[in-house]
Amino acid sequence: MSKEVVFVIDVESGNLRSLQNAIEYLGYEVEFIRDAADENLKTATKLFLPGVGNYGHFLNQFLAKGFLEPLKRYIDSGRPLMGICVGLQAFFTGSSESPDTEGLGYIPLQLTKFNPNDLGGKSVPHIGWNSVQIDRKILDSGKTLYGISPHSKYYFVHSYAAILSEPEKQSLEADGWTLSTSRYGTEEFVSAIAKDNLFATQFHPEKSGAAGLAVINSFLRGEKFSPLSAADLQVDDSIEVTPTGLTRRIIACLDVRTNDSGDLVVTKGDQYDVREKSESGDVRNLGKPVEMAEKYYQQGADEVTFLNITSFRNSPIKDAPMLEVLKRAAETVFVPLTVGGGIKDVVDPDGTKVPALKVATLYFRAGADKVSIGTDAVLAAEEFYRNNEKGTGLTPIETISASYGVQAVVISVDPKRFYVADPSKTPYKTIKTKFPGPNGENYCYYKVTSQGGRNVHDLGAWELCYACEKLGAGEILCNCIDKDGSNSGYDLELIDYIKSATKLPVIASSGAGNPSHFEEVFRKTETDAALGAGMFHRGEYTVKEVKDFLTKRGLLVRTDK
Ligand code: 1PR
Repeated sequence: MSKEVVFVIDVESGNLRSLQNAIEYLGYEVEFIRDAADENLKTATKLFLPGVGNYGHFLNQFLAKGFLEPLKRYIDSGRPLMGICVGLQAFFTGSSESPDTEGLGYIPLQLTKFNPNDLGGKSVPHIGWNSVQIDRKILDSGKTLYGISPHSKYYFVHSYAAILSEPEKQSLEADGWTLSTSRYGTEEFVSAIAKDNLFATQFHPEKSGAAGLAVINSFLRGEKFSPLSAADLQVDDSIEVTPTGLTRRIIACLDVRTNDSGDLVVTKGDQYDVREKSESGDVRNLGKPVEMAEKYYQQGADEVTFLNITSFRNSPIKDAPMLEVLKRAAETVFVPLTVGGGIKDVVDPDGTKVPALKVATLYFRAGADKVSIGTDAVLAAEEFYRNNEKGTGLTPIETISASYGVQAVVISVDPKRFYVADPSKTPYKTIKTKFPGPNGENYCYYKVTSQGGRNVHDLGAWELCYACEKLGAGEILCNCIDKDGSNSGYDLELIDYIKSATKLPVIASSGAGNPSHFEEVFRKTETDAALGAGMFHRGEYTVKEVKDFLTKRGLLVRTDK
């Protein structure tokens, strides 16, 4: 029997492959509509409008391609439409992200940016897994909206939202909109909205594991008010309510490289040295990237990161295996995927110049949600300081975030610790450390490195993060060469140091050796997420064991898959 075809409007905004994969996983066929004159718009019976990244970029593309009238006709005909993320935002009148761009105006509200001073300082963008509150009247009738479970967590990634006051909420409801809202700190915003044949979510159901797939499935089956199950209503009161509303995010990281036999393997170093200490000196081979990503997804990882750790040696455009890894992983892993290594302007061996934006586009098209920039971020920050703290508009951080949004650009920092007796002895931001240096120095700072720790730059890690936020990065992956592979816990002082440089979400990385290290970093620092590598790869602990431990210790994690 042939499969039912579902249509997806593609205005070249971010990762649409994951949505395609999710719909196909649910048993449908996907066709993209890239041209407003496409006849399929007249006959489609189910349509998605997914949007990622910058509001203006998305809407301007949408309008320039002439989609406005055909989309209105589609909606007027009563056929079902589901918007996702910026695809939800598009239905509002506008956004302060792009004041010159008019929205579609279906919902009389403007989107605004989350307040980074809320809670005395919260990370913006809002990245991670949050709860969704469904309209009480619907829940009381034993139903929910399109399979959204009050018990589950959904993946959000955005800086702008339809932040609502109570009167605005009531007015939307009076207009016939069914709403679900979520809370980020003290700000309540629209997380899903439905009216007649229109449905849209601010969260990414295609990135929200099984709970998200259930929402897409309900939409595809036309189950607007689907029955609530007993599991949907299960809420564990013993679990903490985090100030932001977000869960404690656990990330599995796969360092990938080609070994001496030419196979792409997951490896793991000690202080970035990935070769066996034995005579063979081979690259440590801990498994196959796609299989391991799938395993961690099944164990409950909230995100999977792939780092191509030798990318600086060759051209990423020729580096098809990493693209292939992404493509294959995205077929079965329905949580966010980040890829790093070699995100920079490159020149192919035949002399063709390939800008970083194109390299990133290839990864987004393959199924990545974010790209992580290491070496090039250091170069961009150095230029930023040479240029009186201004960007040039040409660096990969700037070009990629302008097209795909700041949330798509992660900075991977590889800092190394240095000691000084007195802060006046260095131009870099220092901290008073609890762990004095070899000569009893009480202060330390971190310099950044590039090319996998090989080059140490005259640039502090604090200064790097400060510059990258200004240039348009959306998240910081904070590694630590001294702690990498040590199993001795995270460098808590480093995390605080980086958090003080930026409002961006920070991912603590390097040093996790057991579940209590995750608890420690969440309790003692303001980190937004914690990443583990070696302890998962060597099978010492599973992601689920870490999450079960955190749950027992009263920390909020996403427990459903
Ligand atoms: O510089 O933009 O091409 O990106 C290269 C990327 O590769 C950077 O993100 C850089 O951090 C990474 N990288 C380069 N060399 C290495 C290496 O290990 N030799 N890996 C490397 C960085 C660090 C973490 C690791 C944590 C957790 N790996 O990703 O997963 O330290 O480990 P643990 O839990 O076992 O302690 P560019």
